[in-house]
Amino acid sequence: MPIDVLQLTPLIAAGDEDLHRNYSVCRWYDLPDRERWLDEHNASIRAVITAGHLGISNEMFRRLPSLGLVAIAGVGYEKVDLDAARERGIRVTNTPDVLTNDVADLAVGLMIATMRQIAAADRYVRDGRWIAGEMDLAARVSGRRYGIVGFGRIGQAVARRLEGFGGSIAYTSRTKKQSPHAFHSTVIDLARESDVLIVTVAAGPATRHLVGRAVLDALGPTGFLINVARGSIIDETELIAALQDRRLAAAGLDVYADEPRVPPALSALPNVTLTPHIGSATVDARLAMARLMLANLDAFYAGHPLPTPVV
Ligand code: 8YV
Repeated sequence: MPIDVLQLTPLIAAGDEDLHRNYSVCRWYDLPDRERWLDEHNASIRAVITAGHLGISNEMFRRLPSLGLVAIAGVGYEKVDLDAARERGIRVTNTPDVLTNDVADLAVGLMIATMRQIAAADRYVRDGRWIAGEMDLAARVSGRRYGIVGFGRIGQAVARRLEGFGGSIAYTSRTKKQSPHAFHSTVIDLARESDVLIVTVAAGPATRHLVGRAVLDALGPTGFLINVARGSIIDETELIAALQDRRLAAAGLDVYADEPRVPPALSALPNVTLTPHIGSATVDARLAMARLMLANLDAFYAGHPLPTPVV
């Protein structure tokens, strides 16, 4: 039977059953001999399924002459060469909106956990250290100056949550939005006026290392950095140095430069809270992402308009 769909990554949701009921799918990540398989089947693949942070390599693009759709189960699509897709008439879809609240919830949760040292407090109790005395005091979370880098769906959802914390909310984005919150035209200006910098901006060539030494120094030794977007947006080497030198108070990270590998120098630091790219990792979000991804696949094969096209 010809293979319709090449699945580059597991869909961590119930969507797998629907997918395999309606399509002949090859799980790329389970193949013992990928090169041999690709030589035998590459001509029949019309659709590829992948994750937001994985995308599809240009090499894989080239190896699939019949490819018509890259369906992303995720909102980010920086790992897909959109120009190459356009040149070949390959459609690209993603799954926006259905994960916005989950990622925004994690951003605020990571902020609270980082500023109030909740992961360290858990270890403090489990390790029996409370017997010997109280933990060091933490930073207040409410009533601070919150800066949001990137003011799209997720950034605005974070702002809605922060409105309940008192304090001030400001943001930076390519363009000023219709918002009651202060707009800064650069990240460094925003960092200078923030106690907490929360990164939600989309990844791509224009935002690579957007948060580097200058922004970290502008945020300063009493500043906190939270990243739920992509690891590429922060210069990880500069971040580690700033945390080691206490030029930055602490960081809460859900994403990293070379996932799932995290630099030992980062994970050894006491002033970081680390989570394994779980922004959209809720049952509800992943089910909704899988279903929306499937809706795009169904529309593509039926020749109908795609629900959430990128290209
Ligand atoms: C992951 C994400 O891609 O939506 C995104 O861009 O980064 C996450 O949702 C996850 O692996 C789902 O595909």
